[in-house]
Amino acid sequence: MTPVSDAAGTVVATGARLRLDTLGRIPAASAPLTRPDELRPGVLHLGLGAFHRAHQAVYTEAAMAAAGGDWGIVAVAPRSRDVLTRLTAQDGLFSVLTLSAGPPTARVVGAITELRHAASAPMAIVDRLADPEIRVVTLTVTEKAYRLTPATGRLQADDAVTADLTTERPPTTLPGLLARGLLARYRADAGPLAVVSCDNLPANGRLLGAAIRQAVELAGPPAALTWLAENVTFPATMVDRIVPAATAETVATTRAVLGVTDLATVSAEPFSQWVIEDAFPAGRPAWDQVGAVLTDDVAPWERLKLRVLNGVHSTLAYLGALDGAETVADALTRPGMRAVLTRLVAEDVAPTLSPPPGVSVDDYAATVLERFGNPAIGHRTLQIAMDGSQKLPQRLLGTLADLRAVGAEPRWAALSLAAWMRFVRGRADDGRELPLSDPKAELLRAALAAAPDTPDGVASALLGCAEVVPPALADDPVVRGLVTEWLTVLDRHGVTGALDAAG
Ligand code: CS2
Repeated sequence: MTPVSDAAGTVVATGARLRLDTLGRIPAASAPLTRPDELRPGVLHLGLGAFHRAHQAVYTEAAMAAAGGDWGIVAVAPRSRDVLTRLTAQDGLFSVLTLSAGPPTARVVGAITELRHAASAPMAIVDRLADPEIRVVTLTVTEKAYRLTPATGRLQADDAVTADLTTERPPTTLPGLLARGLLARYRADAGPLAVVSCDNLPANGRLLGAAIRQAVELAGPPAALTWLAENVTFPATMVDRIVPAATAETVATTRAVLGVTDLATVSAEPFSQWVIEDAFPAGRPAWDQVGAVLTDDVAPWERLKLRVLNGVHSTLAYLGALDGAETVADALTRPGMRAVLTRLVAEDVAPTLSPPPGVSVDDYAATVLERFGNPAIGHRTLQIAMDGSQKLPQRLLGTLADLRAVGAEPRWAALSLAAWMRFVRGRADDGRELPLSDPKAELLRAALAAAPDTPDGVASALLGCAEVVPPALADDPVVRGLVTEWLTVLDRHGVTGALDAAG
């Protein structure tokens, strides 16, 4: 048997692979609820990352098992072939390894019926989007793939997007692919459809809908816009489950539980939540029967999750990475960290929220900190620190802007922003280099290079990046003053000194 390697490139396993014909070998408790060879497709999913596999795929499989329906998943890998190749060799099967204080459990998911690669065969995806069999499209493509200007949420009509929309060439961008697919569906008169963003963007449905309308306006006839308005919905969603990138250890643990090798396995925490705006013109899986909340108003859930969970996650990631913490759970053990995060939520974030009925922000935050403390998860601070320019507007800058609008002082949110700035500067407190992985890295680096390397210089340079920071914040002397103060503390005393400040 040929040895195979994991995502980190290490040789990790030989022996029987997870496949339809080896399903008989796995323990009954790990068996899938549905089998791909017995399903008809109905959902097209864009983005084959770990999060989709541990979240929507699990709900969709459970919904089919509970209530039937043709909702097998046509899973599309936008760029990398890696997971696609692994899943193809496994008949679309993969497992979710649940990690908590107890022994790990793994369950195989059998909801993926078809696997496709957008980068090498985009027109096949366009055709599938125009197929009446597909009635729901879901997306987990990360914030940057939407190609929105972070500060405004408008589609960036850059060269690649424009070429996708104004020429016949096969599309290369996500907005291009979706808009071309929807235009093909309009021409084929293939019926209504829901397109569901499952990424951590604010008002994700509305934002995606507006971007696609902007794209269709550039690419198609006016009648297509009318068709779009009447036939295609963009339901908002709040998605939540901690799903770190899989490692060689994930593969090894899954193998120990299943008895066969699964190279597409993902690990996740036990917690999972999905709140979905119920706007599906061509039906949907019975997600409501398997734990998802279908509602008219996702906004309070979404804002709570983005500002508390993701806001705290990013804060922990930047402070933790600066202080040499490799994982989120490790960062949380730094003296003073919990106190700072608790004050961040209670004093700065909570006043900007109207939580869903019956939900207490303090209790929610306490649960979030408990989840982040799960030592079995091993979520790397550097993974969360990635793409800050795309994440901070919805996680942090909205909190700052709302507090400033009522004249309040966002003390802890300013610390979080300062920690991001220091991370962008690229050195941890012990002098080690920190990698900046961000689609706006060049812009951010250029801004820093043009300014003096002093707390005030760094604050002004990065607040001045108009693509990331809205002008109302950039020009606010209170914000600039607070951020400069924190940068000074971080400069002189490091993260330890800043955490001391919570008292
Ligand atoms: C994390 C999220 O990577 C990140 O930026 O904050 O992926 C987070 O783990 C999920 O949103 C949890 O639902």
